Amino acid sequence: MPSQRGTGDDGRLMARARPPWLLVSSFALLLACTSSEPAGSEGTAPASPDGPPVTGSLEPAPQPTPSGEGSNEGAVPGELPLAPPATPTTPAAPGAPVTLQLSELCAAAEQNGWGPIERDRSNGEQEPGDGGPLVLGSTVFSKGLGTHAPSAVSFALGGSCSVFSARVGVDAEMKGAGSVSFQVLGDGQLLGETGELTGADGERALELDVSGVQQLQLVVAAGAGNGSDHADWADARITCASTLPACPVAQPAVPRYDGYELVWQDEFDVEGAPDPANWSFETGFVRNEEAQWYQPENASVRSGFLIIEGRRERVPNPSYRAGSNDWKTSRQLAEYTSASLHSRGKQSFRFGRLELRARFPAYTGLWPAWWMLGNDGEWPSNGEIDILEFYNGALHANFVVGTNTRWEGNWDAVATPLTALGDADWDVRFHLYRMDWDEQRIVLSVDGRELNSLTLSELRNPDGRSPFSNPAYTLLNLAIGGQAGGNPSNVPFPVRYEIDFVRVFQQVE
Ligand SMILES: [Ca+2]
Ligand SMILES: [Ca+2]
Ligand SMILES: [Ca+2]
Repeated sequence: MPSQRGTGDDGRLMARARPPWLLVSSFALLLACTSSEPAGSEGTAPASPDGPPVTGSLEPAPQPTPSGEGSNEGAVPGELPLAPPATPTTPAAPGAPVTLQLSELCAAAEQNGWGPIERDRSNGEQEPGDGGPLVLGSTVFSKGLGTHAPSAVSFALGGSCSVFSARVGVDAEMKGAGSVSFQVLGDGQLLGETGELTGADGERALELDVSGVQQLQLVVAAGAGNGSDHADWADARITCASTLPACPVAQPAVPRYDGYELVWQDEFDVEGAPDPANWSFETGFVRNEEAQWYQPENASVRSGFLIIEGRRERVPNPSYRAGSNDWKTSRQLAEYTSASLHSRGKQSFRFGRLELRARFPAYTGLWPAWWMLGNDGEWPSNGEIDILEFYNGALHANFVVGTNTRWEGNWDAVATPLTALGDADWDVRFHLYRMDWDEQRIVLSVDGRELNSLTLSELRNPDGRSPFSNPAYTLLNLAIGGQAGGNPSNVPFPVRYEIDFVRVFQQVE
């Protein structure tokens, strides 16, 4: 890997491979009974609840704006072209109806096929709060219920509401797997249902009359099996004559580590652009001859996550010069866009325990990373630490210091193939990346498994000093292609690198 490094700049790295998934139109007709049992540990659950015959209204959801080919029109800086923010629950003006998000209301009863029903997150694993953003097709939703078939959740409406609406489907985190059907019942009578939807079917829009309904029940049936049945009731809302009892959405607690205190964190819990107190953006072509054009528009905070979206879209290169030999100016267009955030000049750290919870799809052509660079000096004598870096089917955990040749690094690099991690669905799940760093040593790990470690005295700059004794800032980016990322032409863009939090703990003096 060192030999592949770019020349100049703050050299950068890495990429990986997996066959492209079958892409199917979000609006294919309903498919019947193609239930599968992937997603490893999820067992077969009881068959779906029976329901009365089909009634009620059901219509296809509006076609999402494709973010591939073509222009970037409509993109707002700091906002992904996602679903508009959900209408928040608002206090009722006297006599005026209110629109309420069901994820903010207290359920009268609930059951779920795998762990608890999640609020404003996908089902994820068996623990509460361990899902990702709610995503149907390529649309990210801030609000809704993340369930796993077979599931049922009911709300006491007291006959005061008029309309229920939601956009429903199997969450995109299942990569096309899963098969479910959604049913809405009012006082035990079927008001509407979708029929069976697979993970390849995208979303359906439901809008139903619930006038006079006392008890609203949202049911997801599993079909033949319930593997991968992560079913979202996205932007699920009701319009009522007055507000209903609200329940706060519980957030997973920050862990305590003996002898450490939390000194900085970004939980990404404020919707919109990433917090400018912590993050700046790189723009344009930056390093490693990568294919993407970096722009702030591709990063946004939604529902507790920083989402960096990689897109196939053309952007003109304003620095283009015909006949140029420099890769940054020889390309008339960028074929892809993405985002790169860094905390330089805003947040930097010297020693401690740094943690990141994140997920990315492990496609050939993608090169997501979480890394550190020393505040002072130029690359690589300022010291580079790659905590999370993925390409070419492997996690790469690296330390880089300077040599006597400018822009040439001395590398301590370890690649860990994903196949060595013992989970066929590894990239479906979130993982916890950690750097433990003190005066003597650095240990890089994922989910408690060591990926690489360094004794500082064993890798130094030519002046005999370790750059890893100095403060460093952090970077988060999703690169595409380039010197190590691999050919991205088969990646099913748009793709998302999702980051739940970054935390820094330091030892108590
Ligand atoms: Ca969960
Ligand atoms: Ca199923
Ligand atoms: Ca978060």
